[in-house]
Amino acid sequence: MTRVDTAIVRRVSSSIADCALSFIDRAPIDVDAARLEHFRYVQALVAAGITEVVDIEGGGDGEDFDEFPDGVFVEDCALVFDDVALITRPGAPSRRGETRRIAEALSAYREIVEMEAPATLDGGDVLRAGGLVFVGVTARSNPDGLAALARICGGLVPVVVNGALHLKSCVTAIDDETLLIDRAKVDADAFAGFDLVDVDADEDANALRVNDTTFVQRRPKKLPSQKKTTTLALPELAKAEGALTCCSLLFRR
Ligand code: CIR
Repeated sequence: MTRVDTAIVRRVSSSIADCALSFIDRAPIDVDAARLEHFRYVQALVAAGITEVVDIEGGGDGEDFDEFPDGVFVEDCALVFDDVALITRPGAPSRRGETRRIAEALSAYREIVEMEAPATLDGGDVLRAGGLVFVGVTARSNPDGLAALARICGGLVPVVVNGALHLKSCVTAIDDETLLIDRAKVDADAFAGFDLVDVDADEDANALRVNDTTFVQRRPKKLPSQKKTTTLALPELAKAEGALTCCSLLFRR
């Protein structure tokens, strides 16, 4: 896995309670608690080797700080490759405006390519593992979005997702060989060649790899003991249907 040293993040909006929700019921979100969680998340990234953190809201006085309830979930807005950054067109119309500031921030590091209508794609649907790019076919990511991504990355493996927001809600890598997977929601045959570790129905398959650290919100019971993980829980952001991978764009500058 490529080592990463840079993170783009966006602090939690005051309007997060108005977030988009697809598969969970709305519950009250404590904005201060969510911001503290996010602060700890950023600290954890730094502990894992991130040396430059770009918070696109700066001191929290940005012009559209309150405008985007889901802004903290920056992963959905871009895919950063070695030479270009693809700015997505998020599947939820309420989220499309989030990409402008992300593109501005990424333009300091990469050539920018913008996805165009009618394509839609959320970064949460894109799993890069074992030299392959797997992309969820979900309510958020349509065939035009997959085609636009394929033009950039040269080829991809489409994976149908059932009953989850994104592909990475149901499958992520914990190391180069091993994937956590919720087989009830994705077809495991798409991931032949990997060691698959099943999560139980009440467990989370979203792990975040940052250099030598693999973060999980809660360690899956079936994960073999020799697989090392670091716990990093995001209970408030989970009420906005967010998970670990969603809250950063990680790359090597
Ligand atoms: C949404 O529905 O778009 C947000 N409430 C949650 C996005 C989570 N993003 C991700 O998993 N990549």
